[in-house]
Parts: sequence; C-alpha cells; structure tokens
Amino acid sequence: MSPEVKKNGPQNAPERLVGKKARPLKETAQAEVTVGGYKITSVEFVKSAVSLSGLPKERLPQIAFLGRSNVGKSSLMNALMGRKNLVKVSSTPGKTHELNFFRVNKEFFLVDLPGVGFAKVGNSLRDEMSVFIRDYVEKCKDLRGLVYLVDIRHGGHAIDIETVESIRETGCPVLLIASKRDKVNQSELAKGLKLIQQNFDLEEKPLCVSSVKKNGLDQLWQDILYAISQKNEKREGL
Ligand SMILES: Nc1nc2c(ncn2[C@@H]2O[C@H](COP(=O)(O)OP(=O)(O)OP(=O)(O)O)[C@@H](O)[C@H]2O)c(=O)[nH]1
Ligand SMILES: [Mg+2]
Repeated sequence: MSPEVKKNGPQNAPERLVGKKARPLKETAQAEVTVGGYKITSVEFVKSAVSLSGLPKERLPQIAFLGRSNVGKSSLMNALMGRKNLVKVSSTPGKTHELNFFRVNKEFFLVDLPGVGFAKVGNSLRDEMSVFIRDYVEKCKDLRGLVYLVDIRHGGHAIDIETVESIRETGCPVLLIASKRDKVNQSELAKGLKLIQQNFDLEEKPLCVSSVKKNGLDQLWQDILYAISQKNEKREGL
C-alpha cells in the first residue's frame, strides 16, 4: 500500500492533524500543482494489483512505468505528479511486487510496475512477475503506453533490451527514457544517449530526466499526454 495512504488513513488522522508531526497541507495528495506546464488538481492512490483480476474496474487510460529495480521509476512518478512521497521510493531495491495505480486529475492512471529482473528476488517469484507484467501489457487495452526507464550511466542491460523488445511485440507503444540526468556530466550524457539510442534502435536520442533536479518533466508530460490521446484500436484484450 502507498505510504501516503498508510500515513493518512483514518486511524492516523488525529495525530496527523494535531500532533507534532502534522503534515503541511501542501504535501497531501490533494494539493494543486503545476509540473512541467501540466496542472495537477488531484492525485489519488487507487489500488495495488497482484493479478489481472485486481486491475481497477474504472475504464481510464493507463500509462505504466517499467525498468530495472532502482532505476528511478517511483521517484519519477512522484516528480511528475508533484508529490514527494506518494509513490513508495525504495532504499532497498526490488521491494515493489505489485502494480500500483495512481489516478491523476480523475482522467487517467499512472501505474508503478515492479522492477525488471531483480536478482535478489527468487527465480520463481521473478518469473511469476515477468509473466504477470507481460500479461498486463498484452491484455490491458486501457494501457496507452509504457515509459521504460534506463539509467543514463548504464546505457541498458541485456534484460532491458529483451524486455523492451517483448513489449514492442505486443503493440504497446514504448517511450524510452534515460533517468538520473543529475548523475552525469555533459560528455557522459552525450555518450549515454548515443548508447541507449543504439541499444534500443531508436530513431532519435531519448529524453533524459532527473527526478532530483526536475529536468525533462515538461517534455515527458507532453509525451505522456500525447500517448494518452492515442487510442490503439489494434490492441485487443481485457
Ligand atoms: N540522483 C538521483 N537519484 C535518483 C533519481 N531518481 C531516483 N533516484 C534514487 O534512486 C533510488 C531508487 O529510486 P526508486 O524511484 O525507488 O527506483 P525504482 O525504479 O522505483 O526501484 P524499485 O521500486 O526497486 O523497482 C532512490 O534512492 C532514489 O532516491 C534521480 O533522478 N537522480
Ligand atoms: Mg519503485
């Protein structure tokens, strides 16, 4: 469950409102913010799903975030939604084992997916997760696109390349994004972008974002909103 939901649940309300640790109103899920030129009036954690039957019943477009564990998926979602702790950011990689759905402006869902191929998760659980993710991508016809993150310093591992390839096969649009822009200098950035472009066979160099410095969020929001506006009639499924 999202930490925001846990902390703000009814059982904690009195402490939150009157105690020493009361949270300022601007940090709650309902504060209005503009991020990268996009106005966000509401963000709600809706639910977690561990199987296809657990997906939200509400038919809204979905954009999912995928990539290796620790690449910065949850941090990027927080940065995009202008929230600090709504999506759980892990100090220990590989903690997310479910799909977490966040409803933005009551118009669409951003979906946090488990990290790809995390070595410390037992093989069977890892296999189960990859089957579940593949099933979700293949069968959820509300999924309008998948943001796949690759650390700008690593250029993409074999498992990233394989995963992106298998998602492309389903017909789901993949937006390749380089993460952790603040971790590299200009020449490392140029090298990293070139490598990612080659590894993933991209027509153009990918966008590189930083959730810490908030770089690239304007372009990313534009790309996400564009993907949401494109209905893919060819995708069959749930
Ligand atoms: N410097 C820097 N650190 C980042 C950035 N994005 C994420 N991090 C850090 O990277 C670590 C992992 O971030 P998460 O957002 O939890 O990564 P994740 O991909 O969701 O990881 P899993 O949930 O384990 O799959 C955390 O310590 C973050 O603070 C970034 O843009 N810059
Ligand atoms: Mg995460």
